[in-house]
Amino acid sequence: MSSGQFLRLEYVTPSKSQLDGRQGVLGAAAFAGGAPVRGGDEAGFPLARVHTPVLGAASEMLEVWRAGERAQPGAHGRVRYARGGDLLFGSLAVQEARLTSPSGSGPHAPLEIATDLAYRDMYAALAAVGNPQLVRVWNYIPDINLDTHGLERYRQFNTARHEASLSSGRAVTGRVPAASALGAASGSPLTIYFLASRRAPAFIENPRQVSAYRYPSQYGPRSPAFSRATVLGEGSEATLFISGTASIVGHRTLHAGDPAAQTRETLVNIEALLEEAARRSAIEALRLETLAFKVYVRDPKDLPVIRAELESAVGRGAALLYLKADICRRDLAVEIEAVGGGGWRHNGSG
Ligand code: 3EB
Repeated sequence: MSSGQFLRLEYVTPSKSQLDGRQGVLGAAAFAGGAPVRGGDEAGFPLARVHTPVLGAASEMLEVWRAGERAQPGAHGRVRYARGGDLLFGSLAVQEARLTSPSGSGPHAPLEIATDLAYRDMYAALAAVGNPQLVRVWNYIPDINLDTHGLERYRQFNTARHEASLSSGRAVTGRVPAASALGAASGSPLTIYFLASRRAPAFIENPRQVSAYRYPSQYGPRSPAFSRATVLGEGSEATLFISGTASIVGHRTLHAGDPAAQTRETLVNIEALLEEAARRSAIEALRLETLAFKVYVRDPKDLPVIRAELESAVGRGAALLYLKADICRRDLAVEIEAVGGGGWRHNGSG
């Protein structure tokens, strides 16, 4: 991104974002529990409405992505998107209740059908507009830990993501985007938003962990197709996207039942990714306290211990957004994603 283009992330309350205007907004995600979030269609940019409660003072928070260039909105299939320079932000939602199972081969469970439709639409949109490189995907899956049709819904999602990616000519190992996959309120739509680029990112794995796309089949019939992190751009302009990261070493969950220890192990994993990203891509070594973090907490009663561990490790510079969400393994109490580098400027310098 030598064109002077930038990408910036901020976590703001809806009122704060109105004050700041819509200048350069590429897209946003609104996080709120309970009733559906108001507005959005009039926003003039793609807005993902994610049905996860905010843990903290505000009942609703926005994750806002801005680009240094005027964003051009568009739509393709179910996808609403905006493009700015090399970058694209897109969002889509699929309501499972409206879907009927087709007969014959292909996906059967409603979530598999929804995931198949969503991923095919996403890839078709990227191909149509010429920003084909998927860099970062956020997936919010209602009732993620529920068993239906003989399989946990997160595993259904993985199966359909894998199959839709293959049939769209996309990788399912190696050159796969950074991602998060979390629960959302029962009955809410499958909600996905993503960042893509004309340029390929660097794909980063964590030396402490088995690549998710190589997980053994005990975690489901199809492995999750995501990289541990991606890096877009170079040097001080580069952005690091750290996938949802948990207390997993090798492929096993550690510290089940101990949310404080899970938080510490997760931070060790994130620090390993910071090192590995600096070693394997054109990004400088980043410090934990310069990142922006989104923290998913399964049980709000664990928030005080998780927050204490995190805030003692990351200091005052970091941005932190806490959400209540189920995590894709039942023995995980916490999962943390992060953004660093040019995409997130701490201490108000962005
Ligand atoms: C893990 O490390 C935790 O399925 O897209 C983290 C990030 C996790 C992304 C995904 C799942 C996903 O396996 C779960």
